[in-house]
Amino acid sequence: MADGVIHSSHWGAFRARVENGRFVEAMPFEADADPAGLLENMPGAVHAENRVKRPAVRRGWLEGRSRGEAPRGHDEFVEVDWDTAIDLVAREIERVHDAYGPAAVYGGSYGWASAGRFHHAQTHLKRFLAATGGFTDSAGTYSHAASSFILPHVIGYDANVADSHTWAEVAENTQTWLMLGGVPARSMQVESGGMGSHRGAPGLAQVARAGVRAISVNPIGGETVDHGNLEWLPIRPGTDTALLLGIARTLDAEGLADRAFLDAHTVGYDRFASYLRGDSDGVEKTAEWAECITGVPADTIRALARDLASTRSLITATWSLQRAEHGEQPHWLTVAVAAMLGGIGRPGEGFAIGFGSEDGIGSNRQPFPVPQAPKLRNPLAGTEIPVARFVDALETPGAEYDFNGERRTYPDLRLVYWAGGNPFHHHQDLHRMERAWQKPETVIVQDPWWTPTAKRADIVLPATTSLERDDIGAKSNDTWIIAMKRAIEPQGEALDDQEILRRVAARLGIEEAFDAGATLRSAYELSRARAAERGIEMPGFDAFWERGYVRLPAAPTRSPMAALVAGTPLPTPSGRIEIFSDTIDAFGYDDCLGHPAWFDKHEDAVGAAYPLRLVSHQPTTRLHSQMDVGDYSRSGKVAGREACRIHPDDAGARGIATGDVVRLFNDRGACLAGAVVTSDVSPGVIALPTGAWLDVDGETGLERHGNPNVLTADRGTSKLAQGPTAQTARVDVERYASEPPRVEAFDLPAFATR
Ligand SMILES: Nc1nc2c(c(=O)[nH]1)N[C@H]1C(S)=C(S)[C@@H](COP(=O)(O)OP(=O)(O)OC[C@H]3O[C@@H](n4cnc5c(=O)[nH]c(N)nc54)[C@H](O)[C@@H]3O)O[C@H]1N2
Ligand SMILES: Nc1nc2c(c(=O)[nH]1)N[C@H]1C(S)=C(S)[C@@H](COP(=O)(O)OP(=O)(O)OC[C@H]3O[C@@H](n4cnc5c(=O)[nH]c(N)nc54)[C@H](O)[C@@H]3O)O[C@H]1N2
Ligand SMILES: [Mo]
Repeated sequence: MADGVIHSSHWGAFRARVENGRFVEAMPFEADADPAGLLENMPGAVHAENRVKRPAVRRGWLEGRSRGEAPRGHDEFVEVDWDTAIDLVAREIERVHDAYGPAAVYGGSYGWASAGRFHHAQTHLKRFLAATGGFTDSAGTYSHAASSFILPHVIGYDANVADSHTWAEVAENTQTWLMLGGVPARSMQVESGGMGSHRGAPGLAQVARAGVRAISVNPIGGETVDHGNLEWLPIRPGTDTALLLGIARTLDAEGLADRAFLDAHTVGYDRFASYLRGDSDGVEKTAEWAECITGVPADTIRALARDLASTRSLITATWSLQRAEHGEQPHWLTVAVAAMLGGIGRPGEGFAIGFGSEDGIGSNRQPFPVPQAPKLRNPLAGTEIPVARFVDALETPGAEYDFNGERRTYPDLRLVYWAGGNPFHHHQDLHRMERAWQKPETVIVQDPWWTPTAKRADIVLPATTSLERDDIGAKSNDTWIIAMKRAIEPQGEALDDQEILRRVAARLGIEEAFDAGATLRSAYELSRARAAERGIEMPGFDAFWERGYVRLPAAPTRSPMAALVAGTPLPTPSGRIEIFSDTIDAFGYDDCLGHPAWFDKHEDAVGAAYPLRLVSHQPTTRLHSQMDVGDYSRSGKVAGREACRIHPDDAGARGIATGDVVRLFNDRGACLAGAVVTSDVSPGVIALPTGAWLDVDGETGLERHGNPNVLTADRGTSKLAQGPTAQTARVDVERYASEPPRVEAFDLPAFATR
């Protein structure tokens, strides 16, 4: 067995080599079939200069609770001891509760934090805030909000988190695999909660060996590993809906739709077919029509429709497709077109949602809950704001808005509390957010690092990284549970999130309600008891801890679609797949109809002013913004900034060469990036991954490090899901002729002495 303390991360299990109290190397876990390069970020980041070492309070807030003069992000910090910090937090929560009530506290606190399931920052924060009497929470995710709200109307469950096809089922059964968004090697390095061994790359190789024909529809080539049977079909970002409509109209017009399946298992096909013919809007959704929107040749679309109909076919769709305006449509249509093809319910046929977006896709979920931190019900449940509408809420308290058939009202938020997320990475239109962020009276952030969000907080509380505490790494679709053993001492004065909140709870006299005796051991034993009920044996906690992991049997497939074709109705109003949904129709929305449809995009209204389509996909060298300061992340930068990929034609027309510093811009903002000229991206497309730490020049507003979210639009997908639309935006780019400014993203904030 390798030496080093066993541990885990969202990008895989590893062993931590420690020398003289320092974590010096994350060595891949010996059982991992495909370890991720992201491990290389860890030692440098964990010991980085920009760790938060002591609790710190923004000076203007501390001295007079000023807002205007030295706004958040441009003020000095005063370091304080833990007692003082805990006291300030407790008193401020009390004050806001007394003055405005619990709904004035925003604890949506979206973010991935660390893989450890017990020390899950967000869970502890939400349990703490629930114990105070409640808080305003968030609904949905940045990952797949649009899909998670539309699919329950269509199929009765959220296929993003439920079982789909396994790799083996695809390898054994599928003949034609249409991959919308591909199956990027990068995405499958990561799974929330981690994994004992990566399954994505071996799974894809197994499918390739079986000779399955795979067509990756993607504005960018080379994202999916080509094992010999891969075709790249370039498409304009945000237009998969039109492609699927063109395929659907072809199937319908050529009599290739499976009427028997549609009659038996779906409702509303005829109304959808009428839309395809153009009966209501005068526009027939022909392959030629789709070509104009997607850039995919009409003949290719028609040939694809015929191939899908004449072979055992599978359509998969990544989450990227739905992180866009009207993002509900492409996933709804993926289901609808798969229904027309008739293979739904058979292994390796039909559809799979989110396939290729994380490593665990293609593996079944365990039939029992893996260890996790205990939760407490929020007394204000039912008042959540859609996660990506946070800035709307700050800007327009009291305003009404539509959300999935409800009319809700934005609360008047006065205190924002974040633990385990980085909103100045994950949100869109960050300049707009920066303005709205000045409105609350207090912002509290728990994070191990001086992130852009921490620098814009009033009270910053240093959290440990997972390496500094014992935890358990687990994910329901994995067959491993990993003991995450403490490898090093807490850095600086950092405390575990649970301990920080326990201290605040103690100050507020609610310690018992918050903590409820939760320990690592109790979380594990609870999971073990639930596993036993399902006949799955796990060792006791001590044996697990000593060995360092548990291996579980692979979970059996539980496919609601297989059940449907075998006679078990879906939990939809009709019991069938809803190609037309009376429920959605009755909402009366102009941006999400009773059937899937194409909508023109607001973003395209700028036309020629911003000719390029930005794709801000996930980064290869890190998880979101996490450990951007680490070696691996930095190794991918160009000219010290995030690398942006551009086609030779677009680069040539602008005099841009690989290695140049370029400026991407639109009406919302501008950022600098390092150019990589490559024909991997389609002409007219520019790719800049998300996650470079935000670094805005206070005077000019120029972002210096390559954060695409100064360019993206903060606009909901539709009234239905109100999901984020981060994936694409209209921009232009130019060579940056001036002397490039220094990147200050990893600098410490200014400190004042008290
Ligand atoms: N333009 C664009 N924007 C996007 C996306 C995109 O594709 N394009 N993707 C979106 C998606 S899908 C997502 S999921 C979001 C991700 O957004 P986030 O989840 O907010 O991003 P992370 O960088 O993972 O932020 C996690 C934060 O938790 C901190 N942290 C880690 N461990 C701990 C801990 O133990 N305790 C505490 N207190 N903090 C900890 C990290 O330092 C980091 O600051 O971004 C979204 N934004
Ligand atoms: N290494 C790494 N892996 C990750 C993450 C990370 O930060 N780093 N983040 C994880 C998280 S939180 C999530 S939610 C998932 C996200 O998973 P996804 O949303 O699937 O990931 P993306 O990288 O945004 O995009 C996937 C692919 O879709 C393509 N694409 C973009 N726009 C379009 C479009 O309009 N149409 C089509 N057909 N293709 C398009 C992109 O070029 C890219 O190749 O990834 C997870 N995996
Ligand atoms: Mo995500």
